[in-house]
Amino acid sequence: MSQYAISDIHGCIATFKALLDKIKFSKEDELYLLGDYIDRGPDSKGVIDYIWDLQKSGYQVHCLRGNHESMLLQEVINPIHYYRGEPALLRSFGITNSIFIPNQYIKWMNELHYYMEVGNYILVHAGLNFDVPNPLEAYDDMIWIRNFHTNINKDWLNGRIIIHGHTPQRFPFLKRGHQQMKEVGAINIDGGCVFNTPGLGQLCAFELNSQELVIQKNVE
Ligand SMILES: [Mn+2]
Repeated sequence: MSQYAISDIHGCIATFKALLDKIKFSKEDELYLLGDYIDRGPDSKGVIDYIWDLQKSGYQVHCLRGNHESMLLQEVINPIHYYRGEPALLRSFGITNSIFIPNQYIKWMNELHYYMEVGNYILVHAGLNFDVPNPLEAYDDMIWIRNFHTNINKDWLNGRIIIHGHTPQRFPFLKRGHQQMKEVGAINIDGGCVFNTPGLGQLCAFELNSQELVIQKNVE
């Protein structure tokens, strides 16, 4: 039985499927998705549909909230400003305004949790804010924070490791961060899957027991 974390799929359905093939994801395994399923890439709707298909077929897939899901919820639930939505997201649903997204998708996003503890790990989209008394109550920071690695309270963490995404990092930094995760107390697994710039364009699966990082190049 393996336990994998993947983050920041951003509509890259073919790359997501290729990575699941590569890790030979099975019904014995568990998959933790750290948010940002939507926007930028070719098929936001397809990614969510595929997650639901996996769950209905008996695969163990657990989903957390990213800032892109949170932004969409704010647009749809509280449409104070005229807003059409992110173009790639709208195309994937075949609509012209995010208010037309079927309610089941909105309901699903609205029910996503901000973090999860699995064994010795804290799973979260962006990271934790250690400038507040209890980092596990700073929900907005969990989906938005950047550059928190130098501010981690190792006593509070007590040997645990934070697994997160949100900030795309080029391959050399991805590898170095992976090597240093125990000293740092955190690992960023966002390889910038949806970005077509040198060093980015990779989707990563981190296995929680072996601590192996499996990398899939973008195949969209
Ligand atoms: Mn993000």
